[in-house]
Amino acid sequence: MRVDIVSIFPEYLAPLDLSLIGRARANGTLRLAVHDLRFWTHDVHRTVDDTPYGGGPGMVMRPEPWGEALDALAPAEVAPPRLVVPAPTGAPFTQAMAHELAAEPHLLFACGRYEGIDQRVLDHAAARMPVTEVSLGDYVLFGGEVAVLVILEAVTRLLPGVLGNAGSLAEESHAHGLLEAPMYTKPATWRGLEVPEVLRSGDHGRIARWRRDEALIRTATRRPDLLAALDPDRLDKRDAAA
Ligand code: 6GU
Repeated sequence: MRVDIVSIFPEYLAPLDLSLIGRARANGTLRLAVHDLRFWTHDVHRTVDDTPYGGGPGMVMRPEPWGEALDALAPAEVAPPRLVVPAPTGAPFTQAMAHELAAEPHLLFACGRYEGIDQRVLDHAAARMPVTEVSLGDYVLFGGEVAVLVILEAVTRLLPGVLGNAGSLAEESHAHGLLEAPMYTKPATWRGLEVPEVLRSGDHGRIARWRRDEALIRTATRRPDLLAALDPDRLDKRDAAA
């Protein structure tokens, strides 16, 4: 997968050199480039923002540098990328959206700062490429950079070959619309606390049933919204008892 990120703070994205994302870059699974928006400014102050039309506090990112950046990174002659714009006004980012983005050959992230990017940039881009505004949740960040780190981490781990054990994707929280059951490792007793007996029983049927029940209980208490959204066909008869 190819990924381009445009930001006025490219240093914010330095963690993308580390750990599993860094390895995916090193082995070619992820072809990632970070670009400084100010490269596409032409005045001595390398201005990227201005006051909002209609008044109000804060500043808005001017359209000209963004227009040039998108022209350069999504030229008309080649297949367009999907433009992803992190913003608190976007659609909620979910595991399902992570899967959708992981299937794209080319993602282009536009990191806004201040009160956001002039709307015409997104309207103009939308005529040439799919544009997705994404929000991490109902709170406000300074800008899109940290959101891109989150989104790319969720997406990269879904790319083939990035996770050592593909089974961990099938089992994890949100994979079945439920939160995952609690996990334990050795020792069997620690500070007087025991690992649940069922997990040491070797009875795979009982273990699967226990994990399913714990996942349902956790989801019901912590995320009733997820349980309510679950397709009833994905509940079995024995779930009702839990
Ligand atoms: Cl994706 N960006 C910004 N700037 N703020 C946010 C957000 C994104 N998600 C929640 N708040």
